[in-house]
Amino acid sequence: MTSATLRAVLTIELDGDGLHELVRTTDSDGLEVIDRKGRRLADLGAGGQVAMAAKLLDLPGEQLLVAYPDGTLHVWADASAKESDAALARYRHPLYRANRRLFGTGYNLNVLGGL
Ligand SMILES: [Ca+2]
Repeated sequence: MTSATLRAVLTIELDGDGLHELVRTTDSDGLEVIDRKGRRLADLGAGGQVAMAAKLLDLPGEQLLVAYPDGTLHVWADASAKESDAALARYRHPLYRANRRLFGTGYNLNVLGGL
């Protein structure tokens, strides 16, 4: 029998190419973004908790709002993001738009990532 570490994983579409990236915790309490093949795309530092993962700002792609233990909030975005037709269609989807209006409930982190 082997043991495995349970990690929090969320989906996010940071670069707008229509394929989701993954945000997960690391063994050392870090937060990182990986692509669908497991390649690390970004190190978001230690101790962060994702508060929102969706299209938050008028920038290409989706963004992450991360809260850190010292009380700081960071919005992470891909500066080179470009929105594909698939990404634009996703943002126009009625369920996506409805869930963006419900940010305060917290449950929609996974719902938005699944569209
Ligand atoms: Ca992507």
